[in-house]
Amino acid sequence: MERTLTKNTPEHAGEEVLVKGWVNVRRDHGKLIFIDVRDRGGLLQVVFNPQVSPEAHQVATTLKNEDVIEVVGKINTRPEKLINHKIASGTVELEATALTIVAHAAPLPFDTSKETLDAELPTQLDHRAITLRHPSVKAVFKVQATVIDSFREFMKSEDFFEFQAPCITPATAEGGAEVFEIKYFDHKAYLTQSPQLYKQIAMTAFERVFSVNKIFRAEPSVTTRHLTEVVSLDAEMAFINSWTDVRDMAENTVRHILKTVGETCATELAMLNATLPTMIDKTPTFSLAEAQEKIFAYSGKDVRGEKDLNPEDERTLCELVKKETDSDFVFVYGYPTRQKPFYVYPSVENPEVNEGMDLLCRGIEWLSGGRRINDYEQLRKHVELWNMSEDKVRMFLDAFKYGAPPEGGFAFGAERITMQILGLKNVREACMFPRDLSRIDERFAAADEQK
Ligand code: AMO
Repeated sequence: MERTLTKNTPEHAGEEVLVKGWVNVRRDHGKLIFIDVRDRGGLLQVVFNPQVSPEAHQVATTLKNEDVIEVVGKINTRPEKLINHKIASGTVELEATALTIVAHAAPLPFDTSKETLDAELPTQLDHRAITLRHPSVKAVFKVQATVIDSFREFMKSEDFFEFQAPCITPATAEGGAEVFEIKYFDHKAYLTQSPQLYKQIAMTAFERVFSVNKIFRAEPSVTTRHLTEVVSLDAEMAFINSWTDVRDMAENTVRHILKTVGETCATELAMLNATLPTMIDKTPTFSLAEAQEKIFAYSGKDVRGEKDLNPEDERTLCELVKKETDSDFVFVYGYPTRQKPFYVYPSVENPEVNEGMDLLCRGIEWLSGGRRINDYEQLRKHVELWNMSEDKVRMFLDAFKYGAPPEGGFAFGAERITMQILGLKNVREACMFPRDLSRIDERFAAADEQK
């Protein structure tokens, strides 16, 4: 008999089917044994009645959560009052006539059968192989896969070309100390902080490029928004008239992602009690100086003249913009030129500030980008001013030496955006296998204790 996925069982009411999956939970009611079987399509209730099949019932008395099983039985329609609206197979149940245990599961370290996982995040991550199976955890990654898919979809619809950037690089693009140095044979190299320089090179060949790439940041502190390994969604576009063209493209990209997640992940959003952020027609845009004035007027906290917004300022700005306009999003541009990477375009009117921008949402930065310097001599000057070695960025400089149009781009982390769409408290929840200061799969502290 061919296998039927649990989500398709309502189409087989009255028929005999074969279902394969894991025991999500077992419930005994008198002589009846109920289990929820879980497969890639969802969950299905199975009932073992000793009067229908004493053999199947006998095997069912030994079932434990996470055992892998194959069940044959008849699909019965449930009475109206017993319909479970939360699952795709909620209108039916399977009355088992045969049961085989395909693989036994060892006793679980904690109960995984409840609707929400009953374990602290570090414990959940210590046991990722098990917690990843939980419907609420799988839902997070379904949303993330949709974010990445819809990013690709939108980029292609706007004629962007997908390219693969290297992860091993001779120089750091973003500056700062947050870089992993690696031993590369007899040379020093780095894990890439960003495909920045490569997307700019590729832009000079293809005009519009995007990549879905791993980036690495040696973040020295443990925060709820930083990982050391991130999936970066990057875009770069040629022939812009102004940095606002980049802003508009970024805004439309995010708008498409939100729309697609809303349309295709309704079950997951409901399961996680998530409400999509509101993006109004024109996302409010402020220069850093204007944003600081607004924060001062709203909260009395005087951050005017600071070189950047700190996390508290970001939260205040988002809060006041939400109150004023109902937008959950706000763009901030015009940062001090020397505070940002060497490639960011200084404003012509006032070169002390640049045409770099950030998109904030619900108190956190989602995305960065802006216009880039496309003049070769100006870029060389910046390389020198930023104390970088021209030799290490020769290939990048060549792209501009041999003709490059006005251009810009943006990037955002798939984990950060997933976290924010779903209102998760910690970015680690939005990463299947997070890496940070204290963990590569195992917690360093726990591993050190065992030494
Ligand atoms: P930036 O360094 O701001 O810009 O990074 C862009 C976006 O990547 C995500 N991100 C992170 N997410 C989780 N943990 C981290 N440690 C982390 N670091 C970055 C955030 C952030 O907004 N080259 C520029 C982009 C550009 O100008 O095109 C850059 O890398 O979502």
